Amino acid sequence: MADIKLGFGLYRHMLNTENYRFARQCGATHAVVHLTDYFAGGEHEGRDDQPVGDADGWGVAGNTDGLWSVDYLSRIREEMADEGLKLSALENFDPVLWSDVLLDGPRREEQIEELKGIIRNIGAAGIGIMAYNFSIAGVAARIHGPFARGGAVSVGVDGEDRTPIPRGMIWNMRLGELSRDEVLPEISHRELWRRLERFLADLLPTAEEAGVRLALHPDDPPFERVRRQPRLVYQPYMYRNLLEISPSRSNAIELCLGTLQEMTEGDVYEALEEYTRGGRVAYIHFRNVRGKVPRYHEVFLDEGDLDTARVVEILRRNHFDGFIIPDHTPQMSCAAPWHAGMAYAMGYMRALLTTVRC
Ligand SMILES: [Mn+2]
Repeated sequence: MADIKLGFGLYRHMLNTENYRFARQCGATHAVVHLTDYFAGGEHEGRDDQPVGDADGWGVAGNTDGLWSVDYLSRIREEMADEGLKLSALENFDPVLWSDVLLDGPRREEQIEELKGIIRNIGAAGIGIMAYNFSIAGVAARIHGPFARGGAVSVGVDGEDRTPIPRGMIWNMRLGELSRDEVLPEISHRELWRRLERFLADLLPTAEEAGVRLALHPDDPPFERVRRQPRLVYQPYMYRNLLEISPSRSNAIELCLGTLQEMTEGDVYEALEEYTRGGRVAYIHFRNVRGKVPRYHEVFLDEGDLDTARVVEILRRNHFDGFIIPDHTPQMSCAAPWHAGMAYAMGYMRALLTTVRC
């Protein structure tokens, strides 16, 4: 029966049999993999929690050797399949792969050709979704703290970040040395949309041919600008602009409930109705949050502002048959803070899927 599936996301340094079994034990049947090592060379290297970073960003970009090849992707897919998981999506390009696509720089055409090759590899490896976040500032401006129940450490936002971005940084990661005196020029929202349109015009034909859906994550955190750079989807209705670019099935949404809940306008339930009814949602980040831009905290699934049972009801009513994954969760006080937080979220989601009908 076509129904909502439960998935699980793993970061690059977590790709091993033990974690595949952990995901399966939590009830996941589908898996999402992040191939970009957000933490490399930074304060969070080797840690499992969410990167926050400082004005210099998360970590060093560019460790991509062999990762996006058909061989490597097929191997991961097979290793996961052996543990009962279907590798269904990859999440986020390494910034070195598309820095000049985001910045409209001199290597843009060359990077577009490399991206086309990557999309073909993803399709050839039998993975149906490439999720991306078209952003210059990336996931910046977040803070860490004991924001969830019982003082569980999670991430949040406390006001706008207007620090200019030094040249050498893109998508909150470092491409190399950061410039001491040169910053990225401020551009308009219109210009950023134009860059996205060009990116999709170049890649959608390849994606369609390869059977891959390109799925756009909304801007996290959803400010109008972060570090002086424009955001694309920082209100729920702005996803319409994406869908209007092309009616292709390969032009899809990676819908992040937490990010939509953090937005200041509209209503996350109406947005869910609209976008799942059209069949344009590839998969869903399932998390909860308290507060909205410019101040909010990520919290446990059962203590935030979002009514998660109502969410499942809407998904069922609209026959959403993709998968939902826990996105981030608060860290729990124990020997395995990340795994405990994830197990809690997965159990909660599994119970929602079992009990909520429409
Ligand atoms: Mn998300």
